[in-house]
Amino acid sequence: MAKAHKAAPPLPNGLIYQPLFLTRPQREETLSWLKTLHPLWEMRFSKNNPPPEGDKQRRLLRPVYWLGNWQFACLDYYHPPEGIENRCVRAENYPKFLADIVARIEFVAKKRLPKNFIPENWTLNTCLINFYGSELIEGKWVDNARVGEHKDFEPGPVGSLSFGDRAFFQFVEGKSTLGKSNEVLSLWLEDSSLQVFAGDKWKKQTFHRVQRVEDKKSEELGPVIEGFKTRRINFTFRYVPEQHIVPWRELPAPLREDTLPYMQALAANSLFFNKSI
Ligand SMILES: O=C(O)CCC(=O)C(=O)O
Repeated sequence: MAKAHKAAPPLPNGLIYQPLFLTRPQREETLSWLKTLHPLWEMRFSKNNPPPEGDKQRRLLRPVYWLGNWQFACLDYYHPPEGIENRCVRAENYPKFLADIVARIEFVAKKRLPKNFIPENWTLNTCLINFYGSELIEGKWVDNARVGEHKDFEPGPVGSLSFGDRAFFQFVEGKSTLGKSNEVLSLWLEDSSLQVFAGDKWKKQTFHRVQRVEDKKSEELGPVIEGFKTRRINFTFRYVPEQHIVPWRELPAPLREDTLPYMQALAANSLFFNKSI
């Protein structure tokens, strides 16, 4: 007798998970386009934004690329209500095929989420592309495919697309005095899937993190990055109100100084960034 597949239990309010959200041609087109990118390895801090006491300068665990606006780590990311100015630097628009996918994500979110989870003017105009994999450190491949617990502070639903090896994704409650976080909900994010999370429970009351990424497929993903092997790529789409996105030239001088090397690296491969500096 054929084994009956158990249906996955429904997800709580504010969460959507759709495996195989992308068609094969959409997946192939996205993967080909990803190979043309030149992601940046950013440092967390800078000359004018040095590490606070008890913290130290470090490189992010993974290379990243942003679309719509670039939130440089050393500008401390978009963090309303107080951290909204000079955090989001105008970046390249979505290529057409991606804009079409984003329109579908917005449609799904608006259709399936409670109306009050969606702020006025909400549109997924910002995208962070994370490259997860292993880094060559002193001759050894070190698995850095994870991201620690954090919140995405952009208002409204976040949409997330995954490519490559699947990731173990968790929502957790903040660290207790014993330094441990309580798991609230875990799910595997698979290749070509869409995840949406929205509402106070998933955006404000819990943190999220990627605990690990499987190492199964041996598919070569993304562009060649020296000393790095990518095995998962994730897009997180977010909303930043238009009035909080600034052209790079309008940043205050110290912030331009801190981000100029990144802008120059981007400009070397992009007409948009070339014209922006
Ligand atoms: O890779 C993922 O699935 C999550 C990425 C993430 O948490 C983020 O970009 O804020």
